[in-house]
Amino acid sequence: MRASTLVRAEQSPQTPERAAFRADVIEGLSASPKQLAPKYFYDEAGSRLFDLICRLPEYYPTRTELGVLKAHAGDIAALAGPGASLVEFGSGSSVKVRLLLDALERPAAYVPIDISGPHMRAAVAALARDYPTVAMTPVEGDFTRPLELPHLGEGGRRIGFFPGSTIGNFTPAEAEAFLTHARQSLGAGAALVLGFDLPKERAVLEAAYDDHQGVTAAFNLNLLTRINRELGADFDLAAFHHRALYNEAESRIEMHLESRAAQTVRLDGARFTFAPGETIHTENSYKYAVARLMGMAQAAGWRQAALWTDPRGWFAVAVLEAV
Ligand code: AVJ
Repeated sequence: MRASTLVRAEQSPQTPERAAFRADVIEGLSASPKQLAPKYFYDEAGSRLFDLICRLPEYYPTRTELGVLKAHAGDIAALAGPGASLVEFGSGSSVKVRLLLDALERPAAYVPIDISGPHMRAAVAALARDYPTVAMTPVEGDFTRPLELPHLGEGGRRIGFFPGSTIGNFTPAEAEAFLTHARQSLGAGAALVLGFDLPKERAVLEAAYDDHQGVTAAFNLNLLTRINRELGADFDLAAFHHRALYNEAESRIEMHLESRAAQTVRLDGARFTFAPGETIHTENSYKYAVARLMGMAQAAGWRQAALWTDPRGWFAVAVLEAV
């Protein structure tokens, strides 16, 4: 048996998700500049690394947003009213939603949507023990594509929850399309609690995405580990370097994996060559000023019901209502 056959035999079975991952990786590595979609960061190791990022001293978004949510959970509950259903886009470890579930009056249902199925199901199992009266209907799926929500019953209001500045992973056009789809799928009378990171000093931003302990570097490089394991590629991890830079003209942090040397990477029959210093662009994290984000929300059929920031003005939480 040849070595390549052995590697192939060790790969897990073909699924539609795996086939889509393979096609996206081949397309992204064939493009110029090379790119990969950030949704693929979140395999089990990536989800764990992301939870570590959220606790880093440099990574201010998570704790800043939690502070805003804590300060205004009562206001959100008043806007939501009794018996509301919560639909969270990209629920991850479902930490932040606890603040809302604690504050809401008799919440009826929680629908977490996440691409990382096992990680989400473990989080929901713990949540179900703590909130036995809330119906939990997890949806394993990619919310960057239009997606059908489970039936939520009548009565309470539907509240979308999209925290963490995950909206910053979209391009502005994609973000507006997402906001339109979210309004359509949540339906008439719905609201959306949206957390987004605000533009700020370069040094603060770049430190948040290039921490001292190297956790963000490990998170970025884990994408190559995943491609090696799931798709049988032969990326040499030591030959790539984590980069994070603030592109001020585009108002976004960019993460890249930079090739340290000229090299060729094999995936199936394909070969991808890298020049020294050439990068794979793995993530954008847009930092939207309030007026810009509200312009996009308005174009997507939402109006602002509330908006709060932390005292430093680093992070914002908006409550939008469907027009
Ligand atoms: C989960 C997309 C909000 O952009 O800040 C953290 C992901 N990437 N550190 C972000 C991330 C590197 C995070 N989001």
